Amino acid sequence: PNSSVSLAKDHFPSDFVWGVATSAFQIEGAAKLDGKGPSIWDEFCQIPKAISDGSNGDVACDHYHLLETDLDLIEQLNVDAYRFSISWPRVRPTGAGQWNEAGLAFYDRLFDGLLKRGIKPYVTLNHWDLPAALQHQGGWANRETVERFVEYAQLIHARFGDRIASLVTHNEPWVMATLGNELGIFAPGMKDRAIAAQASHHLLLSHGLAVRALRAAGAAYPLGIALNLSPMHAVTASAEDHAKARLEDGKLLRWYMDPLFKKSYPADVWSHLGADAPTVLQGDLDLIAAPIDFLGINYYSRTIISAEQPWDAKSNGKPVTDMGWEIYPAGLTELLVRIHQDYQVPTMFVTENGAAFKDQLINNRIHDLERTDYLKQHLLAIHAAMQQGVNMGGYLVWSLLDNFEWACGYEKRFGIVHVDYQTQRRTLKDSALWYQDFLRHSSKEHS
Ligand code: PNW
Repeated sequence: PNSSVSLAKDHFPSDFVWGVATSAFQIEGAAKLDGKGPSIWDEFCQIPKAISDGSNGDVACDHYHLLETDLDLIEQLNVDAYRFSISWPRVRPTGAGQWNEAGLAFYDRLFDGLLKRGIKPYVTLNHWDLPAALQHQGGWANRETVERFVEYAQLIHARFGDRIASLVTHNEPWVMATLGNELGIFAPGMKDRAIAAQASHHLLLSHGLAVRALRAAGAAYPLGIALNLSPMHAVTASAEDHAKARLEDGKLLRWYMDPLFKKSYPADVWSHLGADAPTVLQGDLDLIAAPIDFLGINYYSRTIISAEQPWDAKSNGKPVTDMGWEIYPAGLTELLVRIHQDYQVPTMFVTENGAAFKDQLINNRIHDLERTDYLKQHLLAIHAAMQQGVNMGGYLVWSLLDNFEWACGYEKRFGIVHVDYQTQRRTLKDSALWYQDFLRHSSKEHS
């Protein structure tokens, strides 16, 4: 751990945005309340063994009922922005037809509560919780879902556009397509590479069409998308390991970045897919590449690739988090510099970065030095990229709260605030106290 390296807020530009992030399904609970429809994650949680602790999102952090408490918590942290997602099935229970006023009213309170406290609302439209009814019609592999998503984006703009500070269309399309539809370890639990490839294309297309629709509706706030990215490092210098790493980079990064910024799918991945490559209609690639204002990057770790072993083969002996993910801040610098060089990207934001550790609550304190170090190291990595000319707009910690960590249930804790799920009591971990203190010293006050 290298907590002694000098790091201060005023090493970053004064308009750099500092925040914390969550997503609806992971914190809200109230899964069946006030007219909310089921999402694919509500259904996935009912499959035996799908979630390692057998849990679900019915209560989660009960954020739906503890909104005011959580807003006060966010305010205490001295952040500029709060990144959250809107639950599509809460505001439109079947993804089509009727809108749900009670669900919309919850987000009214959230937007207004943030603005009252001087915190910028950073919205994500789709953080994986697709209305289950749309999945029953084929989900993201069905081109009609694209139209439904655009309608949803338009409604959110009409209702909240005067209060949105920034908007992400999709969070991590790779995760939805690959983990959800090809590997089946996330909702909707499908194991079909062709369906996954088609879903990825429709996610990209719906992003581009939503961006176009929001601009047409007069959206004055920045629009972007958030990708989970990870440098792919070959385990040895062998040609085989190298080729595999290049292909995995194609599947994770170039499959999304090329259509978004170069109007094409990478040829190597396309031919690797063979008959499973998606149907792409004339004009789709132009639509996907609608200009955006920022690129969001969710960064957790690098990936070490071996031609022989499965790609999640662990980095033996290297420091890892409770997810088994290697702590590798240099990978963030590498990624940001590489994207800056390879693509004409607008400003980038780190829309998620954080770590799960086994925390211990002792006398109401959690001395999560490892998490604090993780955050500091990654901020230094961002700073290093900026010194190489990369334009960065902000940094959002994943996550505000311990929460439902998808297939891991409540067993993995990413929060800088501890949640006691028995009592729903929140306790600021030392990492939150550090962030709060770090953000207290504004560069404006110092100059
Ligand atoms: C992201 N992977 O998920 C999500 O945006 C968050 O909702 C989540 O809680 C967080 O990271 C921590 O997991 C990912 O296996 C999940 O490559 C898995 C992967 C990547 C991102």
